[in-house]
Formats: sequence, structure tokens, C-alpha cells
Amino acid sequence: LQQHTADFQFHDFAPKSEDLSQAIQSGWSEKPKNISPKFFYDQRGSQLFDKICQLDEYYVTRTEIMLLEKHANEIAKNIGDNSCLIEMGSGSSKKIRLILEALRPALYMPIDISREHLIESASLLAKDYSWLKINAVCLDYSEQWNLPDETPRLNRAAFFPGSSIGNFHPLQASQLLQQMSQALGKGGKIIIGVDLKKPEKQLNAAYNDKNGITAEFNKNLLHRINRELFCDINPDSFSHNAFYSHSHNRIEMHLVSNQQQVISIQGIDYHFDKGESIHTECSYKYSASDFQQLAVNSGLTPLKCWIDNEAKFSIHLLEY
Ligand code: AVI
Repeated sequence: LQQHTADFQFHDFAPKSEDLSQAIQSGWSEKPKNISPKFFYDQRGSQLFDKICQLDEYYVTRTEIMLLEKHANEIAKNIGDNSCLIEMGSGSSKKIRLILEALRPALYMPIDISREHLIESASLLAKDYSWLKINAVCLDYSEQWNLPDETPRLNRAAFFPGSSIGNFHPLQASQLLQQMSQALGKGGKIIIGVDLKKPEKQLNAAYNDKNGITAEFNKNLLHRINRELFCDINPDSFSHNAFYSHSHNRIEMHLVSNQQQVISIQGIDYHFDKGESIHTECSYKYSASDFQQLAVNSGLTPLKCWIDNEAKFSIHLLEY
């Protein structure tokens, strides 16, 4: 535990840095080839994702922000006073600002895997909210985790925005909800943003923007492999492919090889047929009742659900 100032503490669980090479070795030996979407988010990938959030076609961020602004007071009322607000994958801690004033938590606990990003964003927040007590925690929430032992037993609430839950397969999503519940303890609440099912045309447009930013985001994975594992993949030998799969209720993103080729990574050869793809991301879409069912199956009680007028996005309040 490091003490930065009286009101800013930092707890480092030292998550092991993500092993890209290991992930390729296992994922690219499967059929179809695949890799976890968490490898998108190196520095360049995070910048590209920020750009995606501002695209006309990508309604997700805009709609969630609008919902948070509109319902901040009601969300705060449902959580109550003297709370410990835990943010899952806090990143640049921008959305939390929308509920901080309304909630005035006794403690804010941002959780993120990226140490630098976490310290930087938490410091900025500490400057802007002088009354706020912060305990930043560096850990990988996609692995087994728990809150630091010294976390006070206040009125605990976890904030998990952005429909990041959609990037987990439903079974893993349920496991993550259960893990969060364990960390919060009985009576703990979860405020979670979930993207809604909607006409396929809107979904396909959101993941195939006309400026090609999502394509660049997808292809950054190949650039990242080149940068970090000293490879010479030609990113132009792959194309971005994103589509809605009705049978799985998810957007799938793939990188499709435009040609037959062999890619050598750390002494291992990976063969690609022309048209063969690497499955890089799933983004599951839920109706409000689908998600409530998932929550119930995970041992949680749905308390409230806020949806915008166009039924694009939902924010759920759940209780353990
Ligand atoms: C972070 N996650 C919720 C985004 C999504 O919509 O699944 C990632 C993304 N992929 C392509 N565009 C955005």
C-alpha cells in the first residue's frame, strides 16, 4: 500500500502483464483462430477506442452519458449515503464524474489493470474533487480478484459502465457478476451499462464506421504484435470484418486474411488460408429482460433499469 496523500492511497496487486505471445500461441492454434479483445487496449488502441466513442455511428458512449446525466440523482438516492463507490476498469475516470457530485461517496475506489493510467486519472480526479477520498487499486478484474482487506464496510456499490460486460461470453459475464458480488458482500449494489439489442443495420453501422476508425482499432492488434513481438505482419494483408450474428446475439469482429500466408511469431509458423479469420472480439447485446435474467441467474436482484427514449442503451441497478 502506498500513501500518496491523506486522501489518495494506491494499492497494487501487481497484475502480471498480459502475455500477448502466450495468447497468440493458444488462440491461433484453435479453429477458428481467436484472441481476447483485452489485447486491443495498448496505448494506441486506447486512443483509437476514445475516437470510436466520439463517432456518429457509435451511439453507446453518448447514450450512456446522457442516461447518467439524466438519472444521476435517482441513482445516488438508490445507493444511499456513506458509500464506497468502486469503478471497474476505470480508465480515464470520465463517466464517474457524472455521478460523483450527486452521490458524494465516502470513498471512491477505481480499479484498473493499467498502473500509469490509474494513477494519472485518479490524481486528476483528486485535484478536481478536493472532498473526495480515493483508494486506487491496480488489478486485472478478468482474473480472480478481491478488494484490499482494509476496504471499509461502507455502503458498497460497483460502477461498470460502457457495456464492457458485453465483451464477455454470457457464462464469463455471469462469473464476473458473481465475483463482483463476492467482493461487494451482501447488500452491495452494481450499476452496470448494457448495450441493447436493436435493428441489425444500426449495430452493423456502429462497428463499421465510415471513417474506418473501428477497422483501424481492430488492425491495431496486428501493429501491436509487430511492435511488441518484433514481427513483420503486413496489416494490409488483413481486412476488418464486423457483423451482427443473430444466433449468438452478438457483434463479432474478425481480421480476415486477404491472401494465403504464413506468419512467423517467435519461431512458430501460423498458416492462413485466403479468407481465414482471427476472431478478435464479441460484443453481446441484451434486451433489458435478457440481462435481468442473467443477473438473477448470477444471484443478483434487479432493482431498476433506465433506458433512453430510442431504446439504444440500458443502465441496470442490481443488488446482491
Ligand atoms: C469496450 N467495448 C464495450 C466496445 C464494444 O462496443 O464492444 C469495444 C468496441 N469494439 C469495437 N467498437 C467498440
